[in-house]
Amino acid sequence: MKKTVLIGAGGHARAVIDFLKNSPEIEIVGLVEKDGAFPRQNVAGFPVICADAKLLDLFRQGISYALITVGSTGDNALRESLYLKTQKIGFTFVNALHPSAIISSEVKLGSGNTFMAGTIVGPGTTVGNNVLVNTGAVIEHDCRLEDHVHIGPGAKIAGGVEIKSGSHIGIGAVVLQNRKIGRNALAAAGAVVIDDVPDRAVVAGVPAKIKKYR
Ligand code: JB2
Repeated sequence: MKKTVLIGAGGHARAVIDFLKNSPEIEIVGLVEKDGAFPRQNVAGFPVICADAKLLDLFRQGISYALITVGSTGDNALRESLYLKTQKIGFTFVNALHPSAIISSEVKLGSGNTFMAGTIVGPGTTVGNNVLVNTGAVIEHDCRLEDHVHIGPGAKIAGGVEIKSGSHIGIGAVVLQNRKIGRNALAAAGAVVIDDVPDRAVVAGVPAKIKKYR
């Protein structure tokens, strides 16, 4: 069993524990909170064991696997910084795949990725590291999802779409085939993306228009 700490102890962590607790290869040893927010109560029956400042101690104690379980909506900066900090200490990241996720055998998957219930990923798609594909999202064939991307619940990503590092596709959004979404961009909930989206752009609406840059 891979002794694994979950980094982040909120609502998303609870949703991940709901299926990860039954994994035949991943053992959840506990959760890690932000500095200053520890001690606090258990999450779904699992203990919050320490704050970020003690991650190195945990690693030295032989707990060498981790998963980022901060969800965040809209801004993936925290998910990215926690991943990089944990990686620097030396942790290896597990992939958390809900048993109902349908992931083609022709998908290239990095590490530290989470695929929630009912997600579907088609052949030829490449997924980087620390990517979160939330409940019921569909990623079609030949897509490319870079590190730290978050695809919101029920979002639909058509074939050949490229999504650069750190971007977020909101709940129920749609991205048409072969479009390119830049780095740290945001497609708001329900947006229908018919044009390429530049780096750091926030787009919303049907069809989606650029509202601002961040
Ligand atoms: O620097 C940090 C840090 N900052 C916040 N280090 C660590 N280890 N943890 C951190 N946190 C913790 O993340 C907070 O103290 C809190 O325990 C947790 C965030 O919980 P919250 O329930 O507010 O959000 P979430 O990220 O778990 O879930 C959001 O995103 C999901 C995708 C919610 O919007 C959910 O509804 C959504 N499904």
